[in-house]
Amino acid sequence: MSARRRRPAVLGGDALFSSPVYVTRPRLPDRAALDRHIDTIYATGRLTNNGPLVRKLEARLAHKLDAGFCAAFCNGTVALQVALRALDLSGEVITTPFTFPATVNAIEWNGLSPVFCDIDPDTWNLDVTKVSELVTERTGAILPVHVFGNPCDVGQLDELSRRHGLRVIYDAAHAFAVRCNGRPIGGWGDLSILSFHATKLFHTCEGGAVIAAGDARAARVRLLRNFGIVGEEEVQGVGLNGKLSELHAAVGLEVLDHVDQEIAERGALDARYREMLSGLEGLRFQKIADGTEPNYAYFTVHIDEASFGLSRDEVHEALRAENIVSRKYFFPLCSANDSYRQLPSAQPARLPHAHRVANGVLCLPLYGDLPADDVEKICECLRDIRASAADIRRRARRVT
Ligand code: T4K
Repeated sequence: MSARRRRPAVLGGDALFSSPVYVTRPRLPDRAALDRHIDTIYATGRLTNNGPLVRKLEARLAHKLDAGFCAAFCNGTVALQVALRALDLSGEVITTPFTFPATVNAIEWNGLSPVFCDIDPDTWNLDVTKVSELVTERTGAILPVHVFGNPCDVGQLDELSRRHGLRVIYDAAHAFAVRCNGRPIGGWGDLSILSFHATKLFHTCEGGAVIAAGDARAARVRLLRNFGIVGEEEVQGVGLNGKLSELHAAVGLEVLDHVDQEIAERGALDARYREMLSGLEGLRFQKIADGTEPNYAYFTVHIDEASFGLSRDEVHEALRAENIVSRKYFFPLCSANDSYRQLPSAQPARLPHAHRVANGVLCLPLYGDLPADDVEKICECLRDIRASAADIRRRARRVT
């Protein structure tokens, strides 16, 4: 070990941080500015049901995201359930196992059948060649995820869906304000959904949205979001309650004012991570699609056990001992869920890249308020952990 190397906490050294450094922290709205929006709520007594703040937020988001329409929802999961319902699908929906459970569960909740497709080993998004092999007469749609905000191969997916007459619904939960080849990410597919959860770079505490390039489906999405109510004496179809409240919209309006700053701050930290971690053997980055204007929603690395000297789980534990709370997004794969694991498409042999990525992935802390010094310490710490890999292994063997 070099003289400069510190002793990792997992080997008995002092923890690097005295309090936890989380994978993310929400940008809190400025109190005085939030109060001004809340004054509107007090003045009108309007708390929910498509009130003025929700409508204002939707208009501002549609403009910001260059979308044909934006329908705000109570969360991203319900937005996805409604997006699938709005397209009157039947049969199978091809999707990725490397995602948050909400993606696949929304398919099942709509009475549709998920079919898992392997991912690209570098971009971690759906492998479009493999998607085309899974298309049958039962296929109704494709549900790709722009995982960690990295755009899918939208051009190829567009071509494939046109060729087979399939619908495409993008889970863009992580991809707020991402652009790809000069176009907004919501410009592809039939519909896209966003999550505005507190852990997202743009948030409304809880919330989400359905967006699309045009507004052809806006009325249907809004109808399904509000029980199917057309008017006081008419209800159409099987809607649900997916509405965002005025209080949540107030938070969103304030957070939106600072979202560009949040993205810029994250961008600087992302660059620092890349600079300091590049060349560290056994650690690699997600390959970002060419032509991407990123949002830096997450900073994820992949740990290769053979060349790093430790497994992802061992690195995760070693970081935890330092008070660095990294996360294993998205492990386990959705295909390992009890409800899906019996599906032919869920068999591990058919998803080799997804398994390899999920077994090695680690999300490191990234948010606008994170001090650059802390990023540097985290990177140094990862180097120290790697340099002490053999000792960490030996100690773990002694303990077990
Ligand atoms: N599709 C995809 C691809 C998704 O990733 C998600 C959600 C969805 C769809 C569904 O969207 P929503 O229905 O959620 O809108 C979090 C989020 O709850 C979830 O929204 C997100 N993806 C997923 C990737 O992450 P957890 O259970 O890992 O979050 P949690 O509570 O452990 O928070 C992580 C860290 O963030 C904490 O350690 C500290 C910090 N934090 C969290 C919260 C909630 C705060 O500082 N303040 C907070 O209020 O799921």
